[in-house]
Amino acid sequence: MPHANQVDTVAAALDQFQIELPSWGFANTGTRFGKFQQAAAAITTEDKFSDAGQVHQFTGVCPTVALHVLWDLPEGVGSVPDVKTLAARYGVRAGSINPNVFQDQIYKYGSLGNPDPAVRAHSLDHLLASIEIQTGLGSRDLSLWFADGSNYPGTQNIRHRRKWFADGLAAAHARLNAGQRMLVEYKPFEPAFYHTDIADWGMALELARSAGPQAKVLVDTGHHYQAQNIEQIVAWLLDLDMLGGFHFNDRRYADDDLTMGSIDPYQAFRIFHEIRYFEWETGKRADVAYMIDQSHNLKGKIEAMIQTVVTARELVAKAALVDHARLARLQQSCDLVDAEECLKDAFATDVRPAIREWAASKGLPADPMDAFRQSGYLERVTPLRRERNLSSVASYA
Ligand code: RM4
Ligand code: MN
Ligand code: MN
Repeated sequence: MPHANQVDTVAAALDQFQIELPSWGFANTGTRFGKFQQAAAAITTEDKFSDAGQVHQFTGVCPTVALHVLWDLPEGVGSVPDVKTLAARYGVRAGSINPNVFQDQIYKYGSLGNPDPAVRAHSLDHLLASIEIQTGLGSRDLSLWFADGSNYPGTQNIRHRRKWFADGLAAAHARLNAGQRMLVEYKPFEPAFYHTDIADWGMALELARSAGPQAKVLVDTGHHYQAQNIEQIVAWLLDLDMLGGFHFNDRRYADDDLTMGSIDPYQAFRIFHEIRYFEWETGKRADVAYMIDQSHNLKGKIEAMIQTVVTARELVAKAALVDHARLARLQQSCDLVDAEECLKDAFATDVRPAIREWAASKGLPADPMDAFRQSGYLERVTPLRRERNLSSVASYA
């Protein structure tokens, strides 16, 4: 039995916690070597909303779905009414809007960083159309990831491209309404293998700052070099009031998009800890959007997503158990072993009983995975999707 204090702390942390589901995480995805089809994978935007609704129903912390404009809103702004209908039908709202300026042939040499002014203008138009979608759906965040870069030394002017990015982002920022934000995501490599225009958090920070006050940095946990200290980046961005949100996933090698916490749960815990510690110290709420960005190529999509959300709830609960006052004292007096153990104690705590109590108090199932399996949803949708999945050779998602 967890003690009463622990149950209250965990409940308060989970009451505040929400994590956004990626629409593309329910569709068939793959690697550059190919895509293995799953009969139950989502094909249409409606399937994706329906699947996301399941994850929210059983976990209680996923009220929104991130949408990729090209994949989920085929008519652009014209698809907004359809998406609203789906949101109402399946009980999950549209979340962040992700423009797509990387898939079409026109983006072969880049989007906002393309040497051709006509392509840069075309890219900006797509961003502006995405802002219209954002407004139409009442979404707070425009989430920007660019594939721009180059594959060989000497083939592109890095400084010119930086400037074009700064101009394009500022032009898009000028069209944001009050209350809307623009999140700038960075990634060191892939698909570009020599230079990527927004390669790290410093570049994203600089571009966000020059774009305007509603632009913040988005940290995708898979978008770093192996040894990088991600929680330090998080602590800095919090301190600078420039942390906009996260794309959570786990990795062993590169941008693997594996299930959160599957390889290194302590890493994700340390990130949540920095956020909680900041909140405790400043008395401010960290205004960050928690989002999942994963690609379950082999696991069942909905089950993998439930597994992720259950893990996220546990890691948030563990981070909430850190004794901040004690930690601050130990840091100040440089009691290194005790300070480190203070963190590790919280990480080692089994928070599952406290989470079950919280879930019961919300009318949520004690075991979301089991509840989902008992529901018969997969058995119901699989035959309806099998044929369509076999015949669809879709884009990435
Ligand atoms: C990128 C990046 C973006 C995501 C695309 C599909 O690697 O993580 O956030 O939208 O993949
Ligand atoms: Mn991402
Ligand atoms: Mn990625």
